[in-house]
Amino acid sequence: MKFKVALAGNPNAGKTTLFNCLTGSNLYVGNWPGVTVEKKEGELKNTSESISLVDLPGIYSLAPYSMDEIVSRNFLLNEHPDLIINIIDASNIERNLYLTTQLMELDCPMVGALNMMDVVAKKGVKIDVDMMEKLFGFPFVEISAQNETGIDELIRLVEKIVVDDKRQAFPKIFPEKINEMFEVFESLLKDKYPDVLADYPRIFRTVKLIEKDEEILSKLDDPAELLGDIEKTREQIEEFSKHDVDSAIADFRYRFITDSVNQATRKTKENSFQFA
Ligand code: GDP
Ligand code: K
Ligand code: MG
Repeated sequence: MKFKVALAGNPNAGKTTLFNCLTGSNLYVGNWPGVTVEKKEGELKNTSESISLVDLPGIYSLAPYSMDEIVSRNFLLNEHPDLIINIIDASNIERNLYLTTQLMELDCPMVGALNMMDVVAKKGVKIDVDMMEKLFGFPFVEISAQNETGIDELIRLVEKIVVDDKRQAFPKIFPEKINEMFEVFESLLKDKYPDVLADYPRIFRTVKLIEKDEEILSKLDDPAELLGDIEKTREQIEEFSKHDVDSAIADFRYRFITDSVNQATRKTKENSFQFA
């Protein structure tokens, strides 16, 4: 049995460094089909099962604005990896978790690799990984890819989830009113447009349609009527949030992140000196 794991995270989160720690032999380096974006694939080392690891291009979001984002999200949507390792620069945790909230919409099991913990420790910040798991619905491991700490724990956790195929239940991160609007939109999709993007993860499909994601809309045969229904939901969101839809959705994500990080981190010492 061959399993497939994807490594996803922001640029400079330490993906290449971690990829090299996690893989041993049988490295494959090429390009993603049709584009000059590098694709790297290797075998996860020290596992009893055969697990391949695919390094995705570094991305800040799953929006279709760059080739890197399109390559990453098409891989995640179409190739159905058994698990995503979401590498997070824990010294920039809030910014990095923005992508995490989007990966949580893909219905794929996930492990959070909190990288740069050597830097975080020097800052005197402690992260409560059990609290992170409780809030985000998937487990986290503290690592330093550069110092190769936490790597064995990460590999064991990945192997356990992949082999046991434990489905994870991701929490709803949007405000209750927004969740209700999404649910109304989803039942409308189900009744009126049952064939539209039926293979896509439910919440991903909802959010992307409401954002009028161009690449997603381009997959629709006849978007005119659906666009009318999308517009109604967008107006409700704007009415509720007093912002345009894209900033409202980004803002809701950041509210969930800030609230979670406040609960899951604490500072154990004041900096002895600060630079102005
Ligand atoms: P990528 O862009 O995600 O592939 O990130 P890289 O693996 O190239 O790492 C970006 C930079 O962060 C490099 O200078 C790495 O040496 C450094 N780096 C990666 N992991 C760690 C870590 O755990 N601690 C520290 N201090 N630096 C790291
Ligand atoms: K880099
Ligand atoms: Mg890299």
